[in-house]
Amino acid sequence: MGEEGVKLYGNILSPFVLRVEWALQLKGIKYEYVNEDLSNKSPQLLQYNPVHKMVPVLVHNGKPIAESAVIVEYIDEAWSDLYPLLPSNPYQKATTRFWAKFVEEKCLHGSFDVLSRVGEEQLKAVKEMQESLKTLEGHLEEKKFFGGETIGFVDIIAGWMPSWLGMIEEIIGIKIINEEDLPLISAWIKDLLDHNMVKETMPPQEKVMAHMRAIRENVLSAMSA
Ligand SMILES: N[C@@H](CCC(=O)N[C@@H](CS)C(=O)NCC(=O)O)C(=O)O
Repeated sequence: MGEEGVKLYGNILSPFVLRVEWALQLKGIKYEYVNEDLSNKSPQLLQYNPVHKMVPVLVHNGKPIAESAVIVEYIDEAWSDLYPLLPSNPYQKATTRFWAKFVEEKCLHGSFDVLSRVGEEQLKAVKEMQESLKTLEGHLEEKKFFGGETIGFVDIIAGWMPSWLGMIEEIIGIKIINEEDLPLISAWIKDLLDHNMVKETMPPQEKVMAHMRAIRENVLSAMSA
C-alpha cells in the first residue's frame, strides 16, 4: 500500500501518540504531523474523532482511525510488507494482544493510581504496580524486547514506561522499579532507551514532567475540594 496522505494528529506530550509515531518510524512510513492544542482542539480533530475527541488520530488517504492500539494494528496490516509489528501466527498474535491488553489495563491504569494517590493508598498502588511488572517480566523471558530481537507491538504499547515511570518515581519520591526485583524489566528499559528511534522521538522530558506534576496536582485538589 502507498504512503500517500498519511497524517498524524497528535500532541507532543501524549504517550499514546508516541505509540503511533514509533509504528510509523519503525516501518519507515513518511507522515505529516499535526500538533493539536488540546485546550483548543481543531475542527479537523473533532471531525475525525467525534466520539472521544482525543489524539492520536491517523488519517490515511482521507480516512480517520482513532485509538492508539487500533491505529498501530492498522498500520501493521496496511503496510504488512514492511517491518512486522505483530506475529503472523494466529496463536502468537493472540498472545501478543493479550500482553498488550495487560500493559494497558494493569500497568498503565496502575501507574495512574500511583501518580494520583497519597499515603497508604499510594503504597498499595505501588505494590500492585510492582506485582504487575513482575508478571509482565515473566513474558519478557530472556528476550531483549517483547518482540524478540526487535521492537514489537507490546514494546510499542508499553513504550511510555521507561521514561514515564522514572518521572513518576521522581514526582512521588518512591522507587517503583528496583533492579534486583525486576532485572529483566530493568534491562528492557535500558535497551529501549538506548534505541536510536526511541531517542529521536522522545518528547522533551522537562515538559512531560511538568505535565505529569500538573495531572497529580489537579487530581489531588479535586479530591480535597
Ligand atoms: N485510549 C486512547 C487515549 C488517548 C488519550 O488519552 N489522549 C489524550 C492525550 S494523552 C487526549 O487527547 N486528551 C484530550 C482530552 O481528553 O480532551 C488511545 O489509546 O488513543
